[in-house]
Amino acid sequence: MEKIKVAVVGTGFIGPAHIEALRRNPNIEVATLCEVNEELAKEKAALLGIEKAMVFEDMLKDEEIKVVHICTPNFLHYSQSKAVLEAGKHVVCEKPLATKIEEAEELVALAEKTGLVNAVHFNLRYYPMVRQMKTMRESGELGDIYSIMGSYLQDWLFLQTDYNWRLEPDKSGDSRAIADIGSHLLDLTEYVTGLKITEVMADFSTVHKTRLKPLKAIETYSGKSLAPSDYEEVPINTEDHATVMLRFDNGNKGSVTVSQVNAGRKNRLNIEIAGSKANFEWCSEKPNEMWIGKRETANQHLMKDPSLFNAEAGKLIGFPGGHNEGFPDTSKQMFKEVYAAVVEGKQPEKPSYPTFADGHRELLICERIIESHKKQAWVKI
Ligand code: SOE
Repeated sequence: MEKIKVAVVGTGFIGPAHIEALRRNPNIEVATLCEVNEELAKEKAALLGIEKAMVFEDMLKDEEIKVVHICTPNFLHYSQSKAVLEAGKHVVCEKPLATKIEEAEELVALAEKTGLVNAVHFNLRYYPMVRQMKTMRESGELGDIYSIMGSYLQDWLFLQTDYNWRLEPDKSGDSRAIADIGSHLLDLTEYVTGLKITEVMADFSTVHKTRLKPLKAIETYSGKSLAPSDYEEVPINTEDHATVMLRFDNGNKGSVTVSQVNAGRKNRLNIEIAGSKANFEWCSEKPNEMWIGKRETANQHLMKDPSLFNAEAGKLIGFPGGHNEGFPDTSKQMFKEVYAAVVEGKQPEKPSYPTFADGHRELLICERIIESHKKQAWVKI
């Protein structure tokens, strides 16, 4: 079988996750690794068992590379996605798609013009239970949606000494917690419910007004501690915590809370969707199960089991019931869908995977949330 040759750009936390997930799809070869310089690219490629290593600009000239995965810090997503599309290659970009709305708009238009496959790694959509919730809502099992409550809590930035490029607006953009993990929650909210957010009222807090920046690099989630002489104290002006009230296009309301300083919550997205027929609750730290609340009968506890799932959701199940699937499996399942389009050579009319248009949508919501916080007022999307 001729394999599709892929390049991955960036090897922080998520780049290796993309590489592992790509390698679990039989028709894909991760042929090239790109990093900020050739030396680092070669070092990382050797560690990850990838044959070719080079800087981004050199990879673009390689005709054999058909798809590029952009796993670099947020501020590079726009320029690199644009260059990849202009080089005639398909692109999978990490969220957020860009740090400015106009950049995202330009990428959506360019992707549309080229017809190339374009996707944003909203991988949390690919937990089988998330698609099961979506298909159950589509078949009417939830009824009319009364309210939505969501949270996305982490603690990897809990300490004043926890530091990462995401804390630096020139690399991450003007928002951090909302742009970084709120993006997943907001995308998943609209994806599962089918509703559109029409207005937001946001309030941010920066718990650590200064942080101790290490004078040498450490990776996301590494949790490594350094000696006091290894730090410099820097001001922080992006949010550790955000509370956002939401209004939806069905006239009902909701709220989300996003925090990266909640001790003990490692990477916990929780959503509860109250409907006229039932209430759905799902938590990413227990992704193979879902709670279904009822008024007139006993509540239900659905476990991931292909025999109990709708056909569309069942496609995302790779192992029998009871054999838990988790975070790494989401990217494998997403790439299976994306690469079916790559095989066809073009973006489908109605992609089942999250596209640049979804990335733009999420960025628009994020920008309005930032605007609302600054104005301390409701802002329309
Ligand atoms: C850090 O908050 C992070 O790695 C995010 O950037 C990812 O999108 C999320 O899936 C896990 O946490």
